[in-house]
Amino acid sequence: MFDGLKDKLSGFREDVEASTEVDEEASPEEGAAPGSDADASDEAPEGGAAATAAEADAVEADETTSDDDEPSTFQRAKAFATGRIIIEEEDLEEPLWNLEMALLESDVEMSVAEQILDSVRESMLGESRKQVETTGELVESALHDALLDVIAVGQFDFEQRIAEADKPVTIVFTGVNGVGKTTSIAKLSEWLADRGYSSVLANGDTYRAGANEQIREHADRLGRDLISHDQGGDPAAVIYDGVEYAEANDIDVVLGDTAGRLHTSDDLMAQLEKIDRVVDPDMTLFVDEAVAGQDAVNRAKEFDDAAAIDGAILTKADADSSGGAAISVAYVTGKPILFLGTGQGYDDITRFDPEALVESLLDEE
Ligand SMILES: Nc1nc2c(ncn2[C@@H]2O[C@H](COP(=O)(O)OP(=O)(O)O)[C@@H](O)[C@H]2O)c(=O)[nH]1
Ligand SMILES: [Mg+2]
Repeated sequence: MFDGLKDKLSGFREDVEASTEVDEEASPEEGAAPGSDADASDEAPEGGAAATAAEADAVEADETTSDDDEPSTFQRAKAFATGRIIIEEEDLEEPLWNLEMALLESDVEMSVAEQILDSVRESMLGESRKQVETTGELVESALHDALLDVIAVGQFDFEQRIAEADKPVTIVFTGVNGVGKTTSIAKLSEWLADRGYSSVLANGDTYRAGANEQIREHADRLGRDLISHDQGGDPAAVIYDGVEYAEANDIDVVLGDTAGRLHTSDDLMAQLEKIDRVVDPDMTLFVDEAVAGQDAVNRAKEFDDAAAIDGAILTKADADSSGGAAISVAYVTGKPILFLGTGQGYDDITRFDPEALVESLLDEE
């Protein structure tokens, strides 16, 4: 998942390591290199081609072994001797620039990328560097903390919230057409059933032809009840009926679908506000697809403005996506990503775990 971003993050680690190593080796080598070059060219005519080739091989072999061991031992020794890692502001300039470009290319929102950069810069140049042994470790922990800070914004325990809320708990799903709202409702209904909660589906998508049939198919397959009205009906009324049905039948959770609103359609956004007013849902979950990147981030903001969201579900995380939406949505809206959709099956939904995501992004392989 999010392989492109993962590669770019490890590029930052390499950049910083390279720029700090060059600095450390620059002074001794600058002095030695011209002298040894001159020696080699003096000796070449006498030793003959074969000897020179052998010497070159030997030098190469030496360099290979020293490349493996020396820099980190050397760095560590130097770090212990001076009590700090040798990272200066100018060492970070280029790597941070590259990191910013990498984040933006991966569809990370601008303000989120800036927050990550500030946080990385601060922890790499700050006091904490004194406790860290190697540049690699320093980069790793700086990136880890910077990413986790933006990704984990607003996290809460969804299951606990369901457990503690008065029943029925009403959850309304918003988002544009085709991102996976209806599928996510079916998946969540199953997720809730696995944890002992009953649910009823209410089809507030009265706009699109075929919407009733589609959600009916899921309801039948899962053995859930479905509340629906004819196409063109009032979505708020359908979900309201769903709540009454749940109250009368002792059902724990109402899962209310809505039409795939274009965030640019004022009329449809007004309907969302009406649902909010009439039904007063316990939770509104915004659904979008991870593959939508920056578009998903922008839509999250706009839907949150129309009908305040409590959290988000990012679908299609199984498809190849940049990771920008997963990193940006929570920071930009202040509301957490709660679930990831990871396929088309009913079981293909997992709780979003910021720490696990950060670890997988920084995992070196
Ligand atoms: N690969 C993948 N496909 C998904 C996922 N979630 C939904 N889909 C597919 O996306 C398409 C649109 O889903 P639907 O629930 O109808 O979207 P809606 O218009 O927002 O209700 C369907 O073909 C779903 O099977 C997911 O997590 N992964
Ligand atoms: Mg739908």
